[in-house]
Amino acid sequence: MTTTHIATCTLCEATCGILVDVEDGRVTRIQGDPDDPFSKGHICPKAAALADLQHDADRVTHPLRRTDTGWERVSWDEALDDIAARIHALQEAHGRDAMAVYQGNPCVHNLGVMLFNPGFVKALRTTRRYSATSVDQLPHMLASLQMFGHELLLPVPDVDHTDLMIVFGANPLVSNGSILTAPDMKRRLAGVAERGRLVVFDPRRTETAKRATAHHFIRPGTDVFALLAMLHVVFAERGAQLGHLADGARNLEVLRAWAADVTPEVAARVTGVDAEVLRELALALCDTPRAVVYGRMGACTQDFGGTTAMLLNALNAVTGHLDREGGLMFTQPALPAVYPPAGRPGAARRRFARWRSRVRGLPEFGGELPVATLAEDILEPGDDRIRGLVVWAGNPVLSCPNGAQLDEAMAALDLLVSVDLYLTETSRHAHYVLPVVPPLSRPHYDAAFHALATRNVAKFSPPVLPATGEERQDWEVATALQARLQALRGVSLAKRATLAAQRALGPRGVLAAGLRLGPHGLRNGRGAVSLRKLEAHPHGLDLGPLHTCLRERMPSDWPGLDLCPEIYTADRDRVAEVAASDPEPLVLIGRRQLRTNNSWLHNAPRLMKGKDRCTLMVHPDDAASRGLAAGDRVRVRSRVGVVEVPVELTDTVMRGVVSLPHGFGHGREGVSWTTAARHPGASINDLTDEQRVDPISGNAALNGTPVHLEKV
Ligand SMILES: Nc1nc2c(c(=O)[nH]1)N[C@H]1C(S)=C(S)[C@@H](COP(=O)(O)OP(=O)(O)OC[C@H]3O[C@@H](n4cnc5c(=O)[nH]c(N)nc54)[C@H](O)[C@@H]3O)O[C@H]1N2
Ligand SMILES: Nc1nc2c(c(=O)[nH]1)N[C@H]1C(S)=C(S)[C@@H](COP(=O)(O)OP(=O)(O)OC[C@H]3O[C@@H](n4cnc5c(=O)[nH]c(N)nc54)[C@H](O)[C@@H]3O)O[C@H]1N2
Ligand code: SF4
Ligand SMILES: [Mo]
Repeated sequence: MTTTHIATCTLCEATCGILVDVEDGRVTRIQGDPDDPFSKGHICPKAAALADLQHDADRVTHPLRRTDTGWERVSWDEALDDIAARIHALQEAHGRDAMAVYQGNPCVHNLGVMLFNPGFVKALRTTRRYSATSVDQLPHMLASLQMFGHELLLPVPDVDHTDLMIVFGANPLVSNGSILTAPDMKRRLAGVAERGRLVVFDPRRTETAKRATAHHFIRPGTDVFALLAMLHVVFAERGAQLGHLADGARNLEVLRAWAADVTPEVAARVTGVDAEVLRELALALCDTPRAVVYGRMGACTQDFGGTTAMLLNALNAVTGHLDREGGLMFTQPALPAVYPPAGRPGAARRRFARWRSRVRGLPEFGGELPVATLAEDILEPGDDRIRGLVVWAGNPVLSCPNGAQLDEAMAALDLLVSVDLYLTETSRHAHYVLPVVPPLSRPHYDAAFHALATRNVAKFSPPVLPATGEERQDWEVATALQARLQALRGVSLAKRATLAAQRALGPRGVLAAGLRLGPHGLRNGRGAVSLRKLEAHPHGLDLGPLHTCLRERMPSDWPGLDLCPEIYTADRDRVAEVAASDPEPLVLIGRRQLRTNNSWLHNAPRLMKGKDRCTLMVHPDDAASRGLAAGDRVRVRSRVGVVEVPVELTDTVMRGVVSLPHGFGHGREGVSWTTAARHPGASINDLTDEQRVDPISGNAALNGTPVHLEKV
């Protein structure tokens, strides 16, 4: 007999509703849920891979311990007791910072991790905390902290109501949107183009660019010039239109002075974008009531990531499109990511650069250090080196810059614990691998992405199927380790009782409490959103479009918008230097593909069908001058490494730019994924350079790596 379960896909930020058919404990079909008020039946090809994950024989299903002769199966109690004891011993012998933690991307797609890992991480008592944030959206968060006063007040483009959308370095048609939760980007972007204009700046003519009203090639790492030039035109020809955000706004003059240096002609020389294009778009932004400038991965994982993210907000603000319909807006999620007080004076100082990384001195942000420094902080000799690491839902060897160095660092640890579903390029080095349940075996409420959605929505999905092995929920693992650490350290009974109470509540209980306290909670009377109500509406609830709310979300002593925070002004000199120098002859950028998900969906057979996708895209002119033809194997060399890949000739990449997808490189010994290992590809992060970071934020500059090509 077939039963159909109403659920949510947790593989990307789009949060699509799905209907999962189950027969005899096996998933037989996954379809889009037409009754989900947000996704309305939309899914992408990845949703079906949830079934592959569920029934994958390559998954780890019981705790594993490394021995001299290989992996040994151990009980949960044995594993957890020994891990806690070894963490405790390491910290007693070498100090708290001997332990470190890396939390990978799937953490933010996992309700239990969102609610319970903060407690576990705090219990590790280390300042050496790393996550995927610093190979991703850190610059956006830093800009929010510096400009609005809270790193989680991330504005989202109001894609359904905008008439002009300008995109810098994002490919939502493939990524399905990032810091832009909006299922079915194809339909929504078509709507923008129909109502008005969709303009894309990208070094590659991407799937999104092909459907845009205009695409402009831009040299990697030069977006600051385009943004400053547009600000230059705005200030010169229209003036700032801050509207309701004018009151208390600071540093407008600093921004104006900086933009005065960068004319569209200067920007044209550096970016490769026509000056007239920048001038016309700047004026169109001023003259279109509902317009937005949106930037993502390509804009923030580059040399100028920090300043680019700041300028994106500033340009929206100055043209009257911040916190306004059709512009860059703020959500009011039912489970608030930002509790008051947001935006209190001085917040920017209290959550940035309070400590620095061990070797290179890069700044802490929001309690974390840039992951580009992780390997050196392990490897560089010294009493204060990192000796133990917990990797939670992450695969830094493939995901973070200089994978070979990370591989070496992982092998040099006294203790590596990996909480994961597989033996990966990273967890193969672990002393313990703790297996967790696959996505369809978890309850889900999107604590992260409802807060980044283009409509206010809320949805709870119970687990579809129980796990069949010994895998546990992530939150159970986190709290079990935390309790053991508490016991070893003799912490107060009150603290232990708090943890015990939270464990008794579990994610459902904590979620229920969070919803009651949220902006759509109890105080809304009969209209309140509660867990009970969500359970009665399993397809999800639509809580309406975004509306102007920044001022009402702020405390009365909010100092107002900072339009050009001080930490960014150091870049004024760097911008001038780049303007005066020659560009690198050949640089490497990444690319996402519809059937991939960072480092970990290459084991789903239905996603891996077809030809080799790990190809290096090269412009025909660049290939000709190097004697390369389509299909040739080429050696790509950077400062840190070399990989061999096949060449794909295409004029969809800009001259002087080559592109390789990320997340491949499964040819390393000892991984458990057999399908992935049959299509190993090469890892772009064996080429990206851990020394290339944005100096303001410490975020990795994954794009724009200088490379050389040699025919094999
Ligand atoms: N060159 C280059 N590098 C990049 C990028 C790029 O564009 N270019 N993108 C970057 C970005 S944006 C990101 S977010 C990072 C992502 O990089 P990571 O943070 O390493 O995340 P994933 O590659 O998604 O790795 C996920 C791991 O978590 C496991 N996993 C999946 N679900 C769960 C779960 O629920 N619980 C647990 N415990 N484990 C789970 C998977 O098996 C897999 O091993 O990569 C970055 N790296
Ligand atoms: N299918 C699929 N979907 C995914 C993921 C996946 O791996 N696969 N990963 C998920 C994750 S973790 C994230 S963070 C999101 C990311 O979502 P997006 O930000 O939409 O993803 P990307 O495809 O990396 O888009 C970055 C674009 O920037 C361009 N670019 C590179 N350098 C520069 C530059 O210097 N300037 C400009 N203007 N452009 C540049 C690249 O060519 C690319 O088109 O996607 C999510 N969705
Ligand atoms: S777009 Fe994202 S959430 Fe929707 S089905 Fe695809 S992977 Fe899942
Ligand atoms: Mo990401």
